[in-house]
Amino acid sequence: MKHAWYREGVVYQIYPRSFQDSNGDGIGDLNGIIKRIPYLKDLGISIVWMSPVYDSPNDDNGYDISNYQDILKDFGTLDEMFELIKKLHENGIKLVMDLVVNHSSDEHPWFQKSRKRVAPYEDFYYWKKKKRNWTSFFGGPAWTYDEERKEYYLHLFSKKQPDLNWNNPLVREEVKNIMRFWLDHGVDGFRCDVINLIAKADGLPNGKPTPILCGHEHYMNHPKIHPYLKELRDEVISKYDCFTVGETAFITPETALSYIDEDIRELDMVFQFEHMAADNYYVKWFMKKFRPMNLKKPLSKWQVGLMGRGWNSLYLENHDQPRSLSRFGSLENRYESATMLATMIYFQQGTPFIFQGQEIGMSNVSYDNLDDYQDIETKNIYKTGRKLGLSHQRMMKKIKMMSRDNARTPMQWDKSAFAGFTTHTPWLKVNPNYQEVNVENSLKKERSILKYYKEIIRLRKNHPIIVYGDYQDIDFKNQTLYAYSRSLGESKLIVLCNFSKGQCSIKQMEDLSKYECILHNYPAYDHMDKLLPYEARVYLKK
Ligand code: ISL
Ligand code: CA
Repeated sequence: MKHAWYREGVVYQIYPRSFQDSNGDGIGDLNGIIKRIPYLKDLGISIVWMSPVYDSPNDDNGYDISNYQDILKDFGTLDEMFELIKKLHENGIKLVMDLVVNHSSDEHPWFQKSRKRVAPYEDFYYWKKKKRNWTSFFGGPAWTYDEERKEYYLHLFSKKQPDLNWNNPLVREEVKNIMRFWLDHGVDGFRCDVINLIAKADGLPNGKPTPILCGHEHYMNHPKIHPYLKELRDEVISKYDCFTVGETAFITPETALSYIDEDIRELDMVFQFEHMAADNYYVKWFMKKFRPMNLKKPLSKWQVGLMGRGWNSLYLENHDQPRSLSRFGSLENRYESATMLATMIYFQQGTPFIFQGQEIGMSNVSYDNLDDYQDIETKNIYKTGRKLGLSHQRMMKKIKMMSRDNARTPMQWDKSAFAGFTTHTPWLKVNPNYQEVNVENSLKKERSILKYYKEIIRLRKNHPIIVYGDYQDIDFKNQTLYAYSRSLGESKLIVLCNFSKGQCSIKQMEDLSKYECILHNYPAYDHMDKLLPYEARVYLKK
């Protein structure tokens, strides 16, 4: 694969509301991020992706934007944003912003004018006299009646997130202007929110009746999307040294390649979600027991499926997903399982994405009380579940395991009150484990998850094989061991990960005497025939 900085770099995702408060109002902000740049630099990451900080009524924590060229007051000012870009760059860190353009906020002036039919905004959104049967990602109908316009409008997410009409060339011009505005101010790329949903079938027909996401066949990866993305690429992205990563749920490697193939490059990479179904039936509220094979199968499929043609993104967490340690690891083996998971994912081919707090082993908060959750998805799904007749207990069980707020609790910096995140009550309660699980502690300890992450990032910088090597499974059928190799020219790397609480034999493996162990998560590794609980090792051919 061609060399590129965004392939070699490591991305750190910041959820600004929960990263660092600088003025004691309990909400993270831009100055807080500036204050923590030394931490990011020390960690060794080279790119920050920041979840939205634009002006917003916060119905969906900033994913409902009312002004794309201004900053939400809670977070700071435009000048502070420019200062953040400058300071990051001075420290050799690039910045990727969230581009949320499938929908805007209903409080955006475009929508306000559209509902009044003010020219030229009449057709900025999808309006219909007759309601469609589509359902929203957050539960409930996706079409809502607007009293003012006396028509229904489409919202695939909350009713305060009306979908923009991409058929309208004026809408596309506005999107390009937004992109240029930020790129001209030095931003280095975009994470494109739900980008594979932006094109909708002509006439917006009713969907085939299904209990979940009714209507999806009319907008998921709809063929009309390709000219839209090409237009953005040709007129904007190609003119800058930047990259895009599309958030694309419900996608296969084949569909992904229709966006990211080296010869197409409508997007530079995508976030796929197949491995996020390792403990559920593709809809996270329908949970099933986690099995290592359920991670291994999709991850391996994506490695093989894109090889030589497209570039992967490597992630286990983001602001929408519960904590990986709670889902796929073990809280009793916190250090071993968190470092094993990091080894498993970040030695594959692709660009690593680390979600804030993952590097210190933050885990699910699982509040008992519904009132402690703030997330709109959590609140809506509770209502939907109860309407369908599920008990309070049953819904709380699902929410404790799957709520997005599990990822959104404040970053745990130290053991002082509110974990050093704020001096005041934070907007979302801190995870009670912060006395033990925090950055300060991780830096003091001789062995910590944080130090292990730093080591992975350092190794990646020194060994091109970790970035560009080809991927191959080893002993694929093994139910507890995830083993694979990477190869680049003459060099070869072997990654061994034990997903079980017990030991796991590696007798059948290659002759490892020709290899040097460059990373391992146990103090000693002289037991050459087996791996201990959640043990991980990385070998490089001498
Ligand atoms: O969060 C999810 C499941 O819990 C997903 O269905 C999620 O809604 C979907 O991946 C889209 O996510 C993105 O767009 C949403 C926003 O709420 C998410 O935070 C964002 O990542 C609407 O903008
Ligand atoms: Ca603040």
